[in-house]
This record gives sequence, C-alpha cells and structure tokens, in this order.
Amino acid sequence: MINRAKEIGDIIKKSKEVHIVSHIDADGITAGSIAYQTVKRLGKEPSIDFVKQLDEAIIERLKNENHALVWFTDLGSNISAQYPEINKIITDHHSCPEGSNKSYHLNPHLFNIDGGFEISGAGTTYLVSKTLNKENIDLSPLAIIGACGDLQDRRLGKLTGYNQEILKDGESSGHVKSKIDIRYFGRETRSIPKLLQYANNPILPGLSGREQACISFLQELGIRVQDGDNWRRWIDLNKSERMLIVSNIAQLLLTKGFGHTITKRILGEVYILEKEEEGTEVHEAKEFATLLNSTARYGQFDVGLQVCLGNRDKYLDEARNLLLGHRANLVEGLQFAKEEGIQKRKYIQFFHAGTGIRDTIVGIVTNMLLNSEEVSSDIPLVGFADKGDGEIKVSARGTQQLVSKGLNLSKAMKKAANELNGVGGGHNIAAGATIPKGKEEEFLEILESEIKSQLT
Ligand SMILES: [Mn+2]
Repeated sequence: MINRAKEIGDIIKKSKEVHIVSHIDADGITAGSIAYQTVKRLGKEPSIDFVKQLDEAIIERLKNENHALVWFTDLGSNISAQYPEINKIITDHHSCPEGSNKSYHLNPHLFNIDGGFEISGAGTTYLVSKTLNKENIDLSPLAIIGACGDLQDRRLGKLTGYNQEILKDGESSGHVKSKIDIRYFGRETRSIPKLLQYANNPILPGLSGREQACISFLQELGIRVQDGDNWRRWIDLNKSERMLIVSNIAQLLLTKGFGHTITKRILGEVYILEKEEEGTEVHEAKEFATLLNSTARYGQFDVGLQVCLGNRDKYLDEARNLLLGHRANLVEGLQFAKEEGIQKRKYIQFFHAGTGIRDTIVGIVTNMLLNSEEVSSDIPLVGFADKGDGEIKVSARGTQQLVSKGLNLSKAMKKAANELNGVGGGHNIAAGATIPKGKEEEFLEILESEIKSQLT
C-alpha cells in the first residue's frame, strides 16, 4: 500500500493541475480536505467538488471539464477500470469489482485489508499525502476524524489496523491523544443527562430517550447536574464522578441481561484533537465528524472544507448552525420512519420514507433506527427515500454480528441494484444504492434472496 501511495504521489507531483472529487459524508470531506491541502502545499492551485455518488451526469461533466488530473477520494473504486479518457487517481476504501487493481488506485481491498474498519477514504488519502511531504503529518487528525465518521472504531471500541498507524502519527506530532473513556456521543458539548438520553449501542434501558429519568438517575448517584445555570458536561466531571456513572451504567446493563461483551462497549478509545479548544465540537473526533456530516449533506460543503482546513470563526459558526438543522432533521426523520412503520420480512426489514426524509441522511436514520430500542437488530434494515428525480435512494445497515455470520451488504445491494439498472455498493456492514422509482418491491425480492443465501 505504501508503494502504491508513492506511485500515486508521483503522478500528483507531475501534474500541472488537480481537480478533487470527494464524497459528501464526514470521511469524504476530511479526505477531500487532505487532498486539497496536499495539492496546495505542492504549490498548485487545486479545485474541489463534493458529490453524493459518481453517476453518469458527474462523469459526463468531468469528461467535458477536461482536467489534467482528477483525484477521486472516498469514492471512485467502482469506476477504476472505466473511463480511460479521464486521467485519474483514486484513494478509496469501498469494495471494488474485479479488475480494479490499477497503478493509480489505492484501496485496502486490493491488498487484502478490510476497508470496512482498518482504514477509511481519508486514511488512504493521507497515506498518499504523507509520501509527498513529511509535514503533512499534521493532516493525520483529519484521517482519524474520517475513520470515526465511517464508524471504523465501532467494532472493537477503538481504531485498529492502518488506522492505528495513522493514530501514531497524530500522537507523535502532538495533534491527537487517545484515551479510554465513555464512548457515548457528546462528551464535549452535551449535558450529562442528554448524553445518557441519546445513548445507543448499547441503549440504556429505562434511560435512553427519557430525559427526566436520566436526571433522576444522576441525582440519585449524588452527581450535581448543574453548575449554577449551566448544565455540566462529561468533560466537566472529575474522575471519581465519571467512574461512578460508568460503573452504575455497567451494573444497569448487566442486571438487564446485556452480558459482558455488550456492556464493555460503553468504554473504549476516544480521540482528542489537542490543538483545538476543549468543550467544542472540534475537540473530539466523533463530534467533529458529526459536525462535518451536517455540512456537505445539505449542499454546504465549503463550510465543512473550510473548518477542516483550519478556517474557523465564521465557518465554525455556520457549521454549528447547520448542525442544529441536521439534529432536527434526524429527530424528525426517526419519528417519520417510526410512524411509517418498519415492515418485517424473513431476512430483511424495511421502511419507505418517500419524500419524508432527505436521501442524503436516510443512511444515518437507518443506522440510528437499527440501534434503537424499538427495532430488532437480528436482520438488516433497509431504508428507501425518494430522490425526487425519478430515482430512489436505498440505504442498508447491518450489525457486526450479522457480518460475522456472512452478511455482505455491499455485494447484495450491488447485485440487486444492477439487476434493475441501478448502482449499488459500499461495505459489508453498510451499503447504499440508487434505483429507478417504482422498482422497490422487486429490489427487496432480489436483495432478500441474496441476503438469505449469505446468512444460511
Ligand atoms: Mn468512507
């Protein structure tokens, strides 16, 4: 992989002009930002675009724009063997078809490394970046954020594989610190009751979704929840308070029969960005990733890009505004999907949001639902959303347990989409597809039979 990274670095050095095309999620924004900074530091002026997916329209546009070089980050693996007229390099981690092993394509799957959790799109982009300039080690935090944005730390409660190597760069250069702490979202910015209220993976029986119950739980432990008018956050607690909460949560889970493996998930590595201000969304990798997810998914990719490039004041404020909107959309989306109802089949369950949920966040909603109390997680969950142009976005999410039983959503989604003249792919645990409107029923049939054969 390092040799391939060097080869790609040489192509960049030789090129007069570089146009970057990246994906609209947190991993895509960090990947694009790393590429952008890398090209800039070579004294070239990069241009950049963020897209939902590489569809025909985008490819046509790229052909017409006639760039000296197009750098695809966090996407592109599915077209690596196509469109020779586009002079390209690809740093991606999505699973790729036969024949993808090209000298300009860096992808862990080509080297028998699992792109689902060992390295992300931002990570592969960082590998190339580092071969070009040692100083680019300061971009390692972005690769950590990208990996966390793609939930690559979830399986083991910490980053592993190549991500661990990147983390070492971040630590040795003083940009990142990893520490063992509670893994629930919002350590830096949420009040402690809210952190518990929104806890999932695992959910907290009796507490998740119930703010007043969370406040009482904390008060019964003797934890002060407010300092004057201000709610205390996780980072405001002292060590013994944190330990008291963690041990009581663990006890709660164990008495409810969750078992040790699941209970242990509440603790794990969290990644602190040491150069950032404590108590802000950019001080911790997971919170940073969520902030980025609120930008490009709503067409505001410049905000995410500028925050990643270190331009803060105005852009951080804008990102925070977008985050409020994103949160509201997720809450609404969850509510909407629950009201529509999850329909269960034998090997998959699904909901159809129509135009009720944006196609750019239906994947997040699907993931949150699969991890919620109301939805069983013993079969994959599929979410449909209308893209509004005669096409339907499909998102599928599974669990680590299902993957260990043979589930490969990337393969199944790709197959089902291809049969209906759509496109699909992704990772074994999380995948997406775009299909023609009206084909949902057929799609489910094919998808289910494929998943059935994977799981039995
Ligand atoms: Mn990615």
